[in-house]
Amino acid sequence: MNVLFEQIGRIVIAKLNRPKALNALNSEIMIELISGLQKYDNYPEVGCFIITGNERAFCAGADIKEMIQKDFSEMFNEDYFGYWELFSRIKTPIVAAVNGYAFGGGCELAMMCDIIYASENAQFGQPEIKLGVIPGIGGSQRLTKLIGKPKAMEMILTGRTIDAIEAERIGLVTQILRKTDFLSQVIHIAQTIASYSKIALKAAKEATNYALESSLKDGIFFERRLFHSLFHTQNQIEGMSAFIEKRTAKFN
Ligand code: DAK
Repeated sequence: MNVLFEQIGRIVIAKLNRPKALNALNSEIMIELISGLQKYDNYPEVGCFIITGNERAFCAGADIKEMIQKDFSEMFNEDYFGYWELFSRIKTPIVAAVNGYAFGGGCELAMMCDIIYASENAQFGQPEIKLGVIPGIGGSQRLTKLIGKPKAMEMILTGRTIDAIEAERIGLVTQILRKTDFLSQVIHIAQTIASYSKIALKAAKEATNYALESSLKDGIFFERRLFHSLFHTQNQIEGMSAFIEKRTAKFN
């Protein structure tokens, strides 16, 4: 199996499992990852995903050995890696836990997640230019929106990789966590997220992502309508009642 899924209470960890290839993304790993996420996305009790790799590599990018065999017509006819668009339709929050290399498609995978935690030894980069190509899973778009054109353009045109400290400073990652017990720390945060109302989590993710694609006016309207819609849920009644009754809310 190229991806190992483990459910722990209300969270699911998806561990990329091609260690000999530094978790390079080929078609199989992409399909296994996305179909697993789709399955658990529908489980009402699952409130957060973690995607991780191993100590050496989160993911060293798209599989160069798979790609080198393809010509334009194959790439075009297969719509190679177009399948990644389905990743963006997962409604449950996804946290990337990045240890080691996150290069090319690996950096793009991390950016497709909703929160990125970096271990002290994480490294990020878009080195595709060194291979005669460009980022292909949204790198030029997401990186530019996240860190701005000056930094994104430099990373993409030079292929320079950056360490966790720089990644945190320029806003590519949410936070650096210590290397020791890295995954346990991420699990703890994911469990906190997953303890909340799943419908509210989905709405919060959708509204926040909408900010990247809309005008401020449209985004604020969309957020307000989603906010209104939550007043139809049991979890809204439970959350507000618990506050007034001075107890911890129990969401389903
Ligand atoms: N693909 C396939 N195999 C990879 C790989 C990759 N991206 N990265 C590493 N490996 C394999 C190596 O070939 C090696 O395999 P063996 O030789 O042992 O069989 C094994 O993993 C260990 O790698 P190294 O021996 O190189 O390990 P080092 O520690 O010395 O170096 C490294 C680690 C991460 C610095 C180095 O492996 C490296 O530079 N890797 C390539 C990083 C990279 O260039 N990533 C970007 C890939 S291109 C598109 C869709 C997607 C994309 C583009 C277009 N369309 C839809 C249009 C995306 C492109 C990319 O992501």
